[in-house]
Amino acid sequence: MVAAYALVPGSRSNAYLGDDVGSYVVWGLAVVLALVVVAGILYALKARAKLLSDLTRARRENETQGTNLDALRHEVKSLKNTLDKRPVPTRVKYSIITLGLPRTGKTSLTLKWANPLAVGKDRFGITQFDTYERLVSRIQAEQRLVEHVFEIRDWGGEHVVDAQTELVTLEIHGMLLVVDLAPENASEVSDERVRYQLEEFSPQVLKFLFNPHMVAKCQTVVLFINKSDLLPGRPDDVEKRAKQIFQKLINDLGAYSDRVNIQVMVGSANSGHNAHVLFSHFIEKILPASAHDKSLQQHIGGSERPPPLPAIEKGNGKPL
Ligand SMILES: Nc1nc2c(ncn2[C@@H]2O[C@H](COP(=O)(O)OP(=O)(O)OP(=O)(O)O)[C@@H](O)[C@H]2O)c(=O)[nH]1
Ligand SMILES: [Mg+2]
Repeated sequence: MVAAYALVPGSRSNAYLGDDVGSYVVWGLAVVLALVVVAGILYALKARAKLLSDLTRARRENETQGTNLDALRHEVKSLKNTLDKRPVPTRVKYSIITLGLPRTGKTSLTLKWANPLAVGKDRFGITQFDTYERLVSRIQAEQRLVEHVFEIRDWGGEHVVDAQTELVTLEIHGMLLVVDLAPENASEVSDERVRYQLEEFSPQVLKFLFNPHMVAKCQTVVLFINKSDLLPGRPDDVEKRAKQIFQKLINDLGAYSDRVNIQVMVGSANSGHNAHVLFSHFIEKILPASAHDKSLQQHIGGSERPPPLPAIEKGNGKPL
């Protein structure tokens, strides 16, 4: 009974006033508790609604990503198929050997005309032996892709004998014989240097170079008289003078001109004069017409087109 009175405030006499206050407090607490519970329920409902909406969004995103992933997988598969169908390129190499006495400028010239992507470490040092490759053209016919590449074999002048040995052991398609007008760091033509080179490339040595194995494959030999920047005068006069200086060698080479195309060029790896012409020349003489692609035709139709160079004719001894 006491508990029942306590729950209904004002239902008792003053003697029980203390009990009434207590019951107000209890009612107050009950109301607060009820409000807290309602607020909790509302909060929980709101949180649940948010969770549900997040879940729906996540599901939707998941589905979209799944679709994207499928699309990516499909794309990867089709790219792989395309790659598998692409022909594996086969390479046809044309070897061009660079020959000459030490420090004549062989490497400097090679770097100019062949413009190789991979440049050796000691590009300005003494060369033992380096090879450079220059992609010349790409021909695609049906399922076959053929890359035509110049392989330049740059022998250091100290290894001229090894280089000569390659002429009897390898298939060489072109030869760049480099002579110069003066030793390293000289400022004018050196007769002694010229004489030394004329002796080194005597008719006996040329006979060895132009052996039957070599002439069977070699399409062209270029005698490049380098360091023309050391001669004063107009280009025409410089060229005439340089050819006169090496006239004996030009004459001796003429003995082989009925077997191999022989060309004389005067130029400078330093100034670049005539260096780039070498590329067009080797293309013209070595690369079969069937290996000329469009970009190559544009390329040699442009700035690197060589002026027409008369080849040496047998035995007339004229620069030619
Ligand atoms: N003045 C002048 N110097 C040149 C020219 N070409 C090369 N040289 C210099 O000649 C030196 C030798 O050049 P390289 O290109 O290393 O000669 P190399 O024939 O490859 O030498 P090795 O590999 O040692 O046989 C370098 O100091 C060049 O700067 C040129 O056209 N004119
Ligand atoms: Mg070198």
